[in-house]
Amino acid sequence: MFENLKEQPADKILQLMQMYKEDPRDTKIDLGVGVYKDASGNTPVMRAIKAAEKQLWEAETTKAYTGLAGDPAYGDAMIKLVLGDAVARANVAAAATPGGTGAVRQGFDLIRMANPDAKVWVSDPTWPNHLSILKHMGMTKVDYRYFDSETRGVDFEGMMADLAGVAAGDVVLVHGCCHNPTGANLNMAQWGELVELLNAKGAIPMVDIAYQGFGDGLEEDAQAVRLIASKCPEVLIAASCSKNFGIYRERTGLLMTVCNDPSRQKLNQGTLNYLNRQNYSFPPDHGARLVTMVLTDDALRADWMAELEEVRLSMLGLREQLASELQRLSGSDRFGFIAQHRGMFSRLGTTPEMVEKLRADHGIYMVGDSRLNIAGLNKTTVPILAEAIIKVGI
Ligand code: PLP
Ligand code: TYF
Repeated sequence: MFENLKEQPADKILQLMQMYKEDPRDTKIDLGVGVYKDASGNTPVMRAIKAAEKQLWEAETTKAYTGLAGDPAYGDAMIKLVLGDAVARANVAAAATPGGTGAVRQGFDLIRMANPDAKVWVSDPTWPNHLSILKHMGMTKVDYRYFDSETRGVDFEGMMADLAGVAAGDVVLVHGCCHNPTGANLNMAQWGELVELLNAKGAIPMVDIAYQGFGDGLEEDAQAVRLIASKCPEVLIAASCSKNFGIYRERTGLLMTVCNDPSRQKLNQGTLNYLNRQNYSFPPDHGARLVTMVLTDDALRADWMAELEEVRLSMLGLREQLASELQRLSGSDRFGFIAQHRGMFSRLGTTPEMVEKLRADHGIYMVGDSRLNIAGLNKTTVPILAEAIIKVGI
């Protein structure tokens, strides 16, 4: 049997991580994988998470199974965090998943169950795992234009023109905020237009939100998903706690369905439970429990929000520093987009050859599509990167 297995394509982002590790240069700079790093290059455990872990260690009396959808308190807390008051709780079904990736995977599984013919429309480009999971599941994906390689903003006209081709029942996958890999995002007026188009066509939005709090703020970053949830009859939402709670390896995510007909909630919830059972039975609990504790305790929540805001502002500061450094060195505004982008990433919009040159000549590691992780920089390395960008001729 095993002889039938074939070599599968590697994850390019994880491959890059390995290359970086093996590079002996002590001047190397890692702008690859999407993990937050502070000024000294550490990915800290957030203060509130550490405090919650201590409390949990003292108070936890059992590690018996939770439920198929995870602890209901986690679902409630996360629904509130992501959706606020945009929809009634009775219209939402939710299940904890192993990370946001698990939520994406379970969401696709639900789509396939409900409508095996559904096409899933994805932004070009999107997070590579969206594509590989869809392919693995044998689902049909269609690209829609997203990135304007001239302005490095959203090609909104192209996007709407492509999405005019969606059929009723198709699913349109969008990034709720902080688009990965480009950093370019729709404004609220554009989200409004998109919602109208999807509703007119009878297409179903699926929102992947993995960076709430990394863009314009915790509430601001949820505006699009809340608009979609309040205006569209059926919505899927895959949320991740990996970044905004800094609990990457705990594997903490949530898949939600929102339906404007509350009589469907029970069936949706049952389906989410069923899908968890088929894939892994009970979802991981530790990270979810920490998130619940942080979100439901006033002091922990306030401290978490303060630290998340520090993280967000540090990335914004680095964006501004890099954009102005590049403006100074290039004598032009052509890198202004870096300060406009939001979240961890910006796509420079240069060639793989230039990206390779940055790596080979300067020890600067970014993903081949010219995505850089802003959080991999600090005040000292920003000028080094800016000089290298100009030197290689980007
Ligand atoms: N979706 C997007 C767009 C992401 O960038 C990520 C990665 O951080 C995820 C989902 C899910 O991440 P995780 O499975 O680590 O929660
Ligand atoms: O895009 C990123 O870098 C993050 C982290 O298979 C990540 O989303 C990278 C690769 C992967 C899972 C997560």
